[in-house]
Amino acid sequence: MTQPAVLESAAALSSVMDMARGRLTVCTDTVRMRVTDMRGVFSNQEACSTLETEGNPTVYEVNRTEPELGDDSLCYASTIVYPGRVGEEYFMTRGHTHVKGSAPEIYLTVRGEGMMLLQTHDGKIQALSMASGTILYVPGETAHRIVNVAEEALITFAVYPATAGIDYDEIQRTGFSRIVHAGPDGPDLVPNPNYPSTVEGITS
Ligand code: PAN
Ligand code: ZN
Repeated sequence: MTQPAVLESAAALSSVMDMARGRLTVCTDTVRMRVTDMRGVFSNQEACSTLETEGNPTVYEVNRTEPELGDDSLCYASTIVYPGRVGEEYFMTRGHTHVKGSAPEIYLTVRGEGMMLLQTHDGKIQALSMASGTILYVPGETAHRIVNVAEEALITFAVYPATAGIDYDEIQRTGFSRIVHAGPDGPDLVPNPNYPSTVEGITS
């Protein structure tokens, strides 16, 4: 009997995650985002420029694995958000919706502490805490971003449909209505000064 092509390559079916550093031994795509790659994402442009000249640190890395492509296939990714801040705003991912809007996603926090921001198209926002072992479900039609609020790396593992795709446009246009600041008593959810007031659903 002929096996599906993907079974010919054990490497495509089995990968190992380094639980301390977050990398995957098998991945089909890696992304490394430094401060310069995130211009316009953090609200404090001046602090962003200063960090660029002070070593341009890596904000986060992603290892993605797509074992097979197909309408019903799954793929997975690890994300490592390093500790750090741009001004008072914690290091975080760009945030996106899925090209296939209805596609959901599941995130397991492996290590560290963070917050996930979830925002609907009409601007309703929710912030969920992340700590080692937390499993979060990102519903379809919901923008998602993860924020590292601790002094160590935030490491997550996510599974989503191979057909989901990533759409950065909406979040690039509006941002999230709240940003996560380092406050005197820990992380604080504060209004994003750059968020357009024309988007429905914002409460300030
Ligand atoms: C993740 C994200 C990853 C990086 O794999 O792509 O955490 O975040 P940004 O893509 O927003 O920069 C995922 O949610 N995939 O769908
Ligand atoms: Zn996603």
